[in-house]
Amino acid sequence: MSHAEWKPTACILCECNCGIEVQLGGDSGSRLIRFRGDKRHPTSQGYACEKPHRLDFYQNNPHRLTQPLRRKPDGSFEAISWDIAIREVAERLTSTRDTWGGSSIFYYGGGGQGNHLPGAYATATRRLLGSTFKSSALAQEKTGEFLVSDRMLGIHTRGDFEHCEVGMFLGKNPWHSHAVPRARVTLKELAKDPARTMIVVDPRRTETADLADIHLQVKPGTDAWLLSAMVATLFDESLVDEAFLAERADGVDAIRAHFGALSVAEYCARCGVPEELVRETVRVIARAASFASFEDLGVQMNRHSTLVSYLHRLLWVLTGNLGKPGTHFAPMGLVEFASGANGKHSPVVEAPIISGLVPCNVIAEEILTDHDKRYRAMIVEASNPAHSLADGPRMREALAALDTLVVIDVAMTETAALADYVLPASTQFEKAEATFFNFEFPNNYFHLRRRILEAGAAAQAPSGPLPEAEIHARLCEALGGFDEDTLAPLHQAAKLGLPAYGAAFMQHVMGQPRLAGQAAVILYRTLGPVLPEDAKEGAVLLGLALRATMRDPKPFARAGFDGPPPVAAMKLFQAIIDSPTGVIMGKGVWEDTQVKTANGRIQLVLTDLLEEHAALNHAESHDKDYPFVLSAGERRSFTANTIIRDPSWRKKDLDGALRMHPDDAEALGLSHASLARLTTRRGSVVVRVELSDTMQTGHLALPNGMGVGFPGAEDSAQGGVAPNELTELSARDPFAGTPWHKYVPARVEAHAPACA
Ligand SMILES: Nc1nc2c(c(=O)[nH]1)N[C@H]1C(S)=C(S)[C@@H](COP(=O)(O)OP(=O)(O)OC[C@H]3O[C@@H](n4cnc5c(=O)[nH]c(N)nc54)[C@H](O)[C@@H]3O)O[C@H]1N2
Ligand SMILES: Nc1nc2c(c(=O)[nH]1)N[C@H]1C(S)=C(S)[C@@H](COP(=O)(O)OP(=O)(O)OC[C@H]3O[C@@H](n4cnc5c(=O)[nH]c(N)nc54)[C@H](O)[C@@H]3O)O[C@H]1N2
Ligand code: SF4
Ligand SMILES: [Mo]
Repeated sequence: MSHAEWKPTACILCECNCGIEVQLGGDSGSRLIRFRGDKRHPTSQGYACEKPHRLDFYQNNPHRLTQPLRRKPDGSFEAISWDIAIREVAERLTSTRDTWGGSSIFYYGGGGQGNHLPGAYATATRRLLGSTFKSSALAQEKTGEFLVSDRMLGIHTRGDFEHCEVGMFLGKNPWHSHAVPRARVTLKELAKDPARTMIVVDPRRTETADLADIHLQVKPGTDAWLLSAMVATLFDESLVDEAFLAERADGVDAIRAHFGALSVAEYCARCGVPEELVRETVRVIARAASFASFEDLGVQMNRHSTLVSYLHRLLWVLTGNLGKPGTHFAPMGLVEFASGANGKHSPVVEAPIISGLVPCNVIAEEILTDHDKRYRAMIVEASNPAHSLADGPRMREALAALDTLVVIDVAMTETAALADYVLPASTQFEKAEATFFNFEFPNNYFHLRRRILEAGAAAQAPSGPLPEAEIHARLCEALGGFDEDTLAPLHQAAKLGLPAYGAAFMQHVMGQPRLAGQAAVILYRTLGPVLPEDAKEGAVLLGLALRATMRDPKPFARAGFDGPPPVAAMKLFQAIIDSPTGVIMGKGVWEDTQVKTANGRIQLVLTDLLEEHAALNHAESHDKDYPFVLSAGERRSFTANTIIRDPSWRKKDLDGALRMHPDDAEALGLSHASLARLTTRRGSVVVRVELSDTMQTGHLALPNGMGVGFPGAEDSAQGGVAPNELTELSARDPFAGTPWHKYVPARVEAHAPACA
């Protein structure tokens, strides 16, 4: 049988979701054997890095879940049918809700790097259960930035790296982590153009730093000092854009007074970057026609992270780099997930909820307590919090303490292993899927990937994996959310075409709050069947398109999806369904980037953050027992969170080595590839050492996504180390609760294996 046909889909290993084409092969035709970038994809345009070539390790994985599982009293799992699984899960969650209230049912996840439809469908289940609290990995990284953006600008922004004269990466290594479309091409273009300047702020001489014109090699965890010195230099050398600020911003004088008084030399000394280099960099930024900057985990998972997000924004706002080509824009999209604090707090710890998300580091505390508002049940979907959240041991204890844990995943993860019920999901190649992480400008895209693969033999059995859309539809039915009679008029209308369906949906569903809450699964049940079979999980997009065009029709209209919102939404939806390689869903213009604070002006003064700034402790405070700073979770060539579990997918760095400077290794009597014991306040592991002069002395780095339970990976020096065996819940930002994974005090010793 020939499988030579190239099938369009997307890579699922990072948030770029590059369009790729895949050839299927192998005995059953279910292996992903050949790959190439898809030139038709509107954003990636044929680009792909080295990782998608190994995607078969995701699809055909020995940890694959093939049927629903229920925990037995003896702790082991037994396979059950879907009917029993759905009925029992619905019963247990209903009983939790009726006894303790829906807010005791916590939802975590909803999508990884490329699969965001589960989160959309889960809304229906959550609404029926009254489950109000939720979180996801975004609350480990972006919520501090969202908080600051919301308060200063009222909008979330991204940088225009394709057109900027000066581009800066702050705690970000896009050579490996991407997040900028066609990252390596964009980086090389920026680097080789003599008229443009690339700046990297990173303690390590990363692959990106190697390309940069300016590398500000900060001491780990000292970005707050560096950025303060940069902001102060702007005032000291009269480099602020006074005209821009007078027209657009409030609070310039207060900021001038605060930073004008600060000693640039002192702050530079504290972060370890020569003052003259800092000043020269600031001049380059201030004199450029345009400056775009991107902050990521190096600062967002570090000390003072929310303060750093604020100082970072001051740097580019004070130089007028907002809302014009090459600077920062407000992306449009189908879904809005970046917002600020909503005044609500988590029920036990009373941590502020930002962007609707409970801070990840308080989840365990909100379970392991006798507080009557504690979470009693949890649904985890497309996420692996037992591995990815701080303090793995404590997180596992919390998950095990729940009355009910339901996990929806494709693989037997560390989290699934603790569940009461495990519901097996179809992989991202066995159903239609999409990402909501689309931030391109001016042309933004949407890509509904079609199913390219029949589920394998086991999966085709009645008890085999199901798409999340189907799982949530069944759960809602079992929860008594709707019945066939409710759906009948919609089934009728669906046969008559999209306009008739849209009208019936508005009339029968959106007018009734209980049904409106379940819109996602009702769309799947009634519109799904008339969509192409390999795209039916895309049904929810009609609802999302409607909401998006109602919010702001202009960018959609510019891309040809015009008319009143229902009409525009139907045009857009049809185009998405019709194109297996992605469509331009909207066209932005720079005028769309409007500040949306209460008075429409940029708010430079955030008093609480200025107070934190004033209280920065200038003394270096190393605990002598833990003289190193460990970055626990660095992106490397073959890491992809825990999406691929088999360590042999990695072509390099099989063990996930601990990187350290040769001088540190020598002082400790360690050599390249020797084993070392790495100890933090939380845990102690054995790791293999890699000597690298890209590191600073005193700084250590471990990769992310390693140490997943895989047959043969019990020896930690083989499958790598799970970084969160080493991190603590209390190491978190005071404003956003984001973890300090990049700043873990640590100690290293030579490892002497016990003799037999
Ligand atoms: N290959 C690969 N790509 C990925 C992923 C993956 O697993 N593998 N994951 C994806 C995901 S989920 C995300 S969120 C992104 C994250 O993308 P990045 O944020 O780029 O990823 P990291 O490598 O974790 O951290 C970036 C840099 O922070 C630096 N750093 C450490 N400490 C400090 C410090 O004190 N100050 C500064 N300024 N920098 C510091 C590190 O040296 C590192 O180079 O990557 C995405 N892309
Ligand atoms: N110490 C430390 N911890 C970190 C980080 C760090 O740098 N250091 N990085 C953090 C960051 S930025 C992130 S984004 C998180 C990531 O951590 P998580 O959000 O927990 O998610 P992933 O590791 O990406 O795992 C995705 C899960 O989805 C499953 N999956 C894949 N496809 C499907 C599907 O189609 N359906 C379903 N239902 N499941 C599917 C996979 O099997 C896997 O279990 O980790 C965070 N944790
Ligand atoms: S950049 Fe990301 S999405 Fe694109 S091919 Fe590489 S890992 Fe996949
Ligand atoms: Mo992430």
